[in-house]
Formats: sequence, structure tokens, C-alpha cells
Amino acid sequence: MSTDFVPVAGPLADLHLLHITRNSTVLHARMNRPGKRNALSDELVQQVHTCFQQLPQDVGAVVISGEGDHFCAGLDLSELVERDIQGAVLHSRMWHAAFDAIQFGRVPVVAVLHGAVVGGGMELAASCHLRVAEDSAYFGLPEGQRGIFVGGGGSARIPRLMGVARMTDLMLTGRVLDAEEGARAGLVHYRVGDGQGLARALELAERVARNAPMSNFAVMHALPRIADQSQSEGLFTEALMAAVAGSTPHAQERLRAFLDGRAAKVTK
Ligand code: 1HE
Repeated sequence: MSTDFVPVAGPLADLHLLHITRNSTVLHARMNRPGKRNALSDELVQQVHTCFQQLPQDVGAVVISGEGDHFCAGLDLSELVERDIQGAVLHSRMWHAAFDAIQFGRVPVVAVLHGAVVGGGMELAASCHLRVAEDSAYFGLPEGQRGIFVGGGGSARIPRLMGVARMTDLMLTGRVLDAEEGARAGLVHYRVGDGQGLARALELAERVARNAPMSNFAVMHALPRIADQSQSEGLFTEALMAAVAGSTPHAQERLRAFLDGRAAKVTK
């Protein structure tokens, strides 16, 4: 594991519910409410939002993880006070803004999943671009049993990973998937043993951060939108995005490097 991570300086250092460190290219944000199993209080959601809005310009990828035995226990249920309809809509929209800042931010985000990844914690994980799960990870959507509904973007994002049918099962029955089942369902990209998730995520983040910024932008911003478009519209969007990405100096240099024998080949 990289050992050159140091506490971040500047405004992000004031976010006390996140422990944020960085090296030259990767920022690591660790949710820091282990006593509450990293339950997402309004303040924690807002700090996640601020973190992703104010990422240092020289950061090329982010890793997000949870302190303690669990990634995240979801919505802080102690804050689920009586809200009127408008307040409830705005509360959900606050979560949407925070998690949109992850999914449609500037750089790719890798989540390290262990222990409970439930409710809003699963919604948070679904907004990240890559998910690494340790053996201990398990996935559930207890909203169905708590008398509520997902409100952190889960109904838009999670079916795109595991399908509407599987999400319906989790919500109606309270079914919990272990790490292996989560991986088979499409929730997990990389499965690792307990205690190995952070190292793998940092390694992936370092690799991702070396990509040309416009390629990463295209994958994060164009790919999911194209998947939502009709084939005809998608192909048109793809052509525009490909032309933009291919015309950047980064692309030109990388293509030249391959043709000159200076770039790595694709190996298995
Ligand atoms: C919490 C929360 C929480 C723990 N809100 N305080 N999420 C859930 O329905 C999951 C609820 N949590 C659990 O099922 C369990 O806590 C866990 C399986 C995650 C962990 O169990 P365990 O045995 O390690 O911890 P614990 O003893 O249950 O909890 C430790 C403390 O954290 C305890 O507080 P304490 O003051 O008694 O020490 C718990 O009350 C507290 N805690 N989880 C508040 N979630 C935008 S919509 C999203 C909708 C949702 O996310 S719904 C799903 C909510």
C-alpha cells in the first residue's frame, strides 16, 4: 500500500466527519463516524458534498472508505424526524446533489466496501465508479422494512448495476447479499480478502489517475448518459465525445507514444 499519504491541507481539512489524506495524485476520504457505523447524518452528507466539490485540482482520482467495522449504515435514522412533504423532497434532493457530485464530478471515485453497505450506504457506493468489496461486505436495502423508500439516488443508480428485479427483492423481502452474491449481482468490480480493500483501491485509483483527464471525463459523464439514450442518439453522442477526447494534446501524445514504441502494449 502507498505510505506517502499525508493529511490534506486547506478547506477540506476542516471536514471533521471525513478523515482526508492524499498523495501526489490520489485523495483518500474516510468516513469517520465509526461509533454510529458511519451512518449518514445530514452533516456527513453535506461534508461528502463539499469534499467532492472542492477537490484539489491536482487530484486525479479519489478513494472513499469507512472507518471501523462497516462501510456505512445508511441514513442516520435518529435524524428521521417528522418532515413535511416539501422538507422530505428537499432532504432527498440534498443527498442527490452530494452523490451527483461523486458520480458526475471531475475525477473517478473508487469505493472500499466492508461490513454493512446498507440503505444510503449502498446508494453512496452506487454513485462511485469502481467498487472493491472485502469478504466481510454485505448489501441490503432495509428501507422497505423501515417504512420508507430509497432517497439517495438508489432507485436510479442501483437498478443500473443489479437490475430492477434484484433491487425489488432486496427492498420487498429485506434480503441481504454477501460479498460474493453482491459481486455476482453486479454490485462489485473487485473482490478481495478482509483488510485488503484499501490497498487494492489505492492501486486502482493510482492507475486511473494516470489516464488522460478527458478520457476519464468521457467514461464518467458520457458513458452512462449514452447508455440511457436510444441507439441512434447514443451513437451520435459517442461520435462527438470521441472527437473531443481524441483531439486533446493528451490523446495525440499517447497515440504518438504507442506508434513510436514508447507505450505499454495490451497484455493479459
Ligand atoms: C445508527 C445507524 C443508523 C447504527 N442510524 N444510528 N439503515 C439501517 O436500517 C441500518 C441500521 N443499522 C444496523 O442495522 C446496524 O447498526 C448495523 C448492521 C449497521 C451495524 O450493527 P452493529 O451491531 O455493528 O452496531 P449497532 O450496535 O447496531 O450500532 C452501533 C451504534 O450505531 C448504535 O448507537 P448507540 O448510541 O446505541 O451506540 C446504533 O444506534 C447506531 N447506528 N446504524 C442511526 N442507520 C436517503 S434515504 C436512505 C434511507 C436509508 O438509508 S434506510 C437504512 C437505514
